[in-house]
Amino acid sequence: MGKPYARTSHTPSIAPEAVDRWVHEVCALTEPDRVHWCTGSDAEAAELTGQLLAKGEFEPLNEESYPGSYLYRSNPNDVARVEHLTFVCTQSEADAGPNNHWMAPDDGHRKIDALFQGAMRGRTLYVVPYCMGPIDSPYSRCGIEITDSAYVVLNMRIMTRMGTPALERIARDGTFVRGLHSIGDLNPDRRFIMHFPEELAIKSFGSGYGGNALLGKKCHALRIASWQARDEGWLAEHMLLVAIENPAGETHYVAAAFPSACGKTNLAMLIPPGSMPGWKVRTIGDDIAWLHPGADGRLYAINPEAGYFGVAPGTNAKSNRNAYESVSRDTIFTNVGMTADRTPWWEGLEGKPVSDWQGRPYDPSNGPAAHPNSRFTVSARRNPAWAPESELATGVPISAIIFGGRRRTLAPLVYEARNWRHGVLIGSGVASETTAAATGAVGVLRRDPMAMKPFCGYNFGDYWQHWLSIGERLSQPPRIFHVNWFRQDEGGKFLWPGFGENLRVLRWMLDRVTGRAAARETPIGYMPAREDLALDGLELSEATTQALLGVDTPAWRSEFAHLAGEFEQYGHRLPEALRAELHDAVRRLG
Ligand code: OXD
Ligand code: MN
Repeated sequence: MGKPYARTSHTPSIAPEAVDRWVHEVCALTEPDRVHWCTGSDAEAAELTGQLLAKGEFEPLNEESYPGSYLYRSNPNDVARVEHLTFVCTQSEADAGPNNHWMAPDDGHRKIDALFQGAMRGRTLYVVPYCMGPIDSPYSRCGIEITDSAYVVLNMRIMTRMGTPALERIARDGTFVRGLHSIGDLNPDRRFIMHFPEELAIKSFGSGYGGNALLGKKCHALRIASWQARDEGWLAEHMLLVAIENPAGETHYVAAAFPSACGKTNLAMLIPPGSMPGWKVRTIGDDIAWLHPGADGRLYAINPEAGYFGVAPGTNAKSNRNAYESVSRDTIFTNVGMTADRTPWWEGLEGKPVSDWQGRPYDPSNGPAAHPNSRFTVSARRNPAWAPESELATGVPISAIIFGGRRRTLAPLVYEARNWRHGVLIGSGVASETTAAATGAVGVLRRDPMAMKPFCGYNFGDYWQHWLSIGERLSQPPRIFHVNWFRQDEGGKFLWPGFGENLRVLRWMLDRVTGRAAARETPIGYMPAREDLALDGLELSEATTQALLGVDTPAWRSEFAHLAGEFEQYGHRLPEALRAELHDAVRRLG
């Protein structure tokens, strides 16, 4: 029998009865020793940090160079999202679609509740109220994560608006997403991440890492939210959000979808190159955007998150100065190495590690010092380029949507969709080489429509139909583009310099939006000519530019044939309009 919850905790008076009752039920199932309702206060964070330090789970970092920052090492078997253990549990299997692993809700609950049984004995159960999005925005949505991990609480405090104001909003809204999480015994055989979109519920067991455990992020803000968004007429997307101001002081907002670890954080924090004086880039979000058609026929976006859970390796003062400066204090580092003076270290930084991500003395024969999916968790407010618009309850109007992937070949540097419908086809055809953000082989090309393959909480066929319907509601839709910063030559050398230089490509896009830039029509969409891109100072050879801006017709034919094959698995759920759009795209190739 579980301990009676009322004897061991102090339910805040503002907690609605539905929350209180759910906490009771979870206590009866998981049998924690203590219950702690999180307020989000500094004192609470200090107390939890102290506990993690005392247990040796947090390593203190150099208090002078990295004040308020800690190193956490996760279990070496628990270092990335586990897509093969992630389920969408809907009444009908077809609603989850071939793009998700499915389990019937009753089976899902039975299977995972058996794991939760008594799982919090000897532990504290934390009740973590959080709000995804500005606390006063009508577009924001709240949830409560129950977890037995203090590390998760501290991460949620950075990544979301966590604590009393969120609980107050839940009391006002009368609804919330229920997220139940336990690290269990971190045994990969007893690890599941389950979603019950029809119940607005998530249950995650056996992992303490990133998107598996910080339930506000992928589980709520993408998988559950995408389902809610379909019902309510909006979109929950795996997109960064950025404000770009030109030297004349005109600001445009751009959303961009790339698969995990393909540079969303870098693009969101881009530093304009020396060749573009007067341009300014400010970050609204680096991972998730919620998009709503506005009364004026434009598409408005908020970032539901309040912090970054960014990939550490490769981040340095040159590649991403804003991220590098952001993490110089009040940051949680997970699975990075450390130098002799207790500075966090990862590949791409100067200096020398003395210990690796598993806490062993550094030895290059063991592999990199930092795990390739090691991360920093830091408040968005620490970013020197943080955009105050991030707090706008109305969101910001989007001028352009960019899709992209990591592709050695085929996809050119940039091309523009002919219209929204063609843009939906381009998004549904996104493919990318896999990265370390999820367990499994790295560098394998896989189809990742809208960069949402791991995150769409329902059938992709229905999702594409929803995208098409949203477009019909927009009298001033954003223009849609596709980019590929990752083209390589035969020797594996990148053809495009990337990083800050990507602003040259964004400038062309925004000039297209305002009607200032020319484009040539190609079979795959509109593309800039070399002179439209202002490539001065880059020293790109004619052959390189041709490769970057060329259309390899036979290769595109086989790409579309492959896409047609992928589409077939969605059967009658594939929108006719998308099938027709693909047909037209093939026809244009001649
Ligand atoms: C992330 C991911 O952590 O996409 O954002 O894996
Ligand atoms: Mn992501």
